[in-house]
Amino acid sequence: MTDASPLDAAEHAVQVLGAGRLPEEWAATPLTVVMPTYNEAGNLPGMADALLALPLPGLSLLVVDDSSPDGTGDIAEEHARRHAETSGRRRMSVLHRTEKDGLGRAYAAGMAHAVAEGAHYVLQMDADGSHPVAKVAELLGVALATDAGVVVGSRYVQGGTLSDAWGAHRKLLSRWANAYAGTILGTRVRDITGGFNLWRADAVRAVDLGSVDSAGYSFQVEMKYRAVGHGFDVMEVPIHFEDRTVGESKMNLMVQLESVVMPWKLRLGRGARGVPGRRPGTGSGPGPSSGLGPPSGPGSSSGPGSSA
Ligand SMILES: Nc1nc2c(ncn2[C@@H]2O[C@H](COP(=O)(O)OP(=O)(O)OP(=O)(O)O)[C@@H](O)[C@H]2O)c(=O)[nH]1
Ligand SMILES: [Mg+2]
Repeated sequence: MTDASPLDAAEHAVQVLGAGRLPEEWAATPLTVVMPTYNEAGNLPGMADALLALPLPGLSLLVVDDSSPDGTGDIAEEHARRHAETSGRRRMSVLHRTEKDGLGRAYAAGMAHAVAEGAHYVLQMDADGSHPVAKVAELLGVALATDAGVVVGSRYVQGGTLSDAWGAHRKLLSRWANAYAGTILGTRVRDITGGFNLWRADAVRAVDLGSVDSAGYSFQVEMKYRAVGHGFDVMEVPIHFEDRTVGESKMNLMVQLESVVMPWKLRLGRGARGVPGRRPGTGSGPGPSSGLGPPSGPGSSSGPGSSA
C-alpha cells in the first residue's frame, strides 16, 4: 500500500514516537475505541476513565453491550452522561444489543457503527484490563507514521510479554492457538489471535464486516486474514498482556470449537467471502507483517509463520 518498505516505515514511526507524545494534529485524529462488554460492571468505569484521560482529544469510546445481566449497559450509559456533563463534550456512547451474540458479532456491529460515524481509525479493545491503555497512543502513532492498514498490539513480537499470572500451561496454550491459526493460514502476522488491534477506516470497509463468518474469538483471526488478503500492511507493536483480575472470562467450548474450525474454513475458501484471490497456506500472501521491536528501535522480526 506504500512504496516505503515496512521496516523503513517502522523506523520512521519509532523516531516520531521517540518524543513520547503524539504531535498535536495526530493526537486529534478521530479514533473510536470499540469495546464489547458482557458482565464487565467491575471493569468498565475504570477502563473508560483511563481511556478518556489519555492526551488524545480525538478519541471516543463506543461500548457494545449485549444486555449484560449485571447492568454494564446502564452503568456505561450513566458514565457517558456524567463524563459529558463534567467535560462539556460527549466522548462516550453505548450500543445496546438485545442478546449475547458473541464477541465477533459485537465487534462487527461496533466497528461498522464507528466507521459510519466518521472515525478515521477504530481500535478493538477488551474491557477486562488485559490490553494496555498506555499503548493506545503508540498504536495510533505507528498507524499514522507507517500507512499500515492494521496495527496489532502484539504479544508475540520481540518485547511482547504475557501476564505472570498465567501458568506455563496457559501460556503454552495461547502460543499454540496462535501458531495453529497462523500456520494453517500461512500468514506472517505473529499475533493473529490477539484482540488489541487498530484499524484504519478503509481497511475496515474493505473487509466487509457484514460478510464476516466468525461469531466468537475467531473474529480476530478472520479479520486479520481478510486484511492481508486485501493487501493491507499489518504492523505489530509489542505489548504486555495482563490477566483479568475482575469478572469472569466468557470463553466457552463452542467458542473454542469455532476457533479450531475457522482457520480451515478460511483456508479452504469457505467463510472467506471477503478475501480476494489468495492461496492460503503458502506463506507467500500479500501484505507483509513487520514487528516493531522494543523501544530502542525497530526489530527485524518479520518472517513467515508464527513466532510461537
Ligand atoms: N458484547 C459482547 N461482549 C463480549 C461477548 N463475549 C465476550 N465479550 C467481551 O469481550 C471481551 C473479551 O472477553 P473475555 O471474557 O475477557 O475473553 P478473553 O479475554 O478471551 O478471556 P480471558 O483471558 O479469560 O479474560 C470482554 O470485554 C468481554 O466482556 C459477547 O458475547 N458480547
Ligand atoms: Mg479477557
